[in-house]
Amino acid sequence: MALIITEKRDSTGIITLDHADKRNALSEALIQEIIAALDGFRALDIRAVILRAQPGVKVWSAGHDVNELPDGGRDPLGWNDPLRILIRAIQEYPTPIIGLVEGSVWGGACEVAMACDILVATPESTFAITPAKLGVPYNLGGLMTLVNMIPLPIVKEMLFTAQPIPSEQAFNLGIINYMKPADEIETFVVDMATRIGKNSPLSISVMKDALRLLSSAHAVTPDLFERIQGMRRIVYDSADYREGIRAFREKRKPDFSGK
Ligand code: YXS
Repeated sequence: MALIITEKRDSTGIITLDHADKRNALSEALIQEIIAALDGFRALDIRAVILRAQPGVKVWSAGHDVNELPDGGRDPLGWNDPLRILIRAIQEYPTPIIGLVEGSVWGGACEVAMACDILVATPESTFAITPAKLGVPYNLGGLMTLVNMIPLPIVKEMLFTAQPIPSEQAFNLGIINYMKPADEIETFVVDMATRIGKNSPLSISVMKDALRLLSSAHAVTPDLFERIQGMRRIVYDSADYREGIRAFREKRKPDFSGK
């Protein structure tokens, strides 16, 4: 069963998340389909990509598929985790990817949206970054994506409260480029993608990659990296992490002990 819909509209490729039964949870299968679609677009002279969910959805994506998170004892967001592979695929993709957001965006799906080059959302959209709800220690690369998009005090508020922020606040903070009503957003985004398609793809591709390299250029010494990884291991080996995953699966609120 296809979990996404792909479409070529002139020089624009459109990927529509289409697994509403699971609120477009970012399972390995859904992520593999997105990456395959991106690879397929490379051969079709696509000049811009739009990543969206079905028009009118209440949930753009519920984030990482919690059922695919480890029970403990292993980094839940390691380099080869499908979510991490998807984020890098978006960031390293040679043409601009525009996130068209309707509905609520949760957890790792916020990072997927914010990894897109341009974000356009409806006024009803919300963004919630929720690792603290599950006891997950977000990974360094993921925190870098967020810090590059969101002012630090807001990143801390979103991570520590795990509460959604409204589209208007995201727009005022510059996290989203435009807020457009549901009946205008598709035309607006397709027009922008078409305009991008008329510019030099080589120039755009090299500037996109240069901006990625510049924005991720931070001196992290091996010692600092290993210290952070050691701290993250304490978290994902903790009883709290196991409680967070178990509570989600049992559809109840977690009771974190701090251990
Ligand atoms: O019970 P069935 O089989 O119908 O499935 C239900 C949910 O279990 C499923 N579902 C998910 N399955 C796996 N992973 C998910 N993230 C996920 N979210 C939902 O979809 C079916 C319908 O869900 P339901 O009944 O709750 O829908 P709803 O419309 O009442 O509520 C929609 C949501 C999104 C508000 C609700 O499903 C929800 O709160 N989902 C979890 C959002 C979340 O906390 N995501 C973070 C995932 S962890 C992650 O992204 C990173 C690892 S991190 O934590 O670091 O950010």
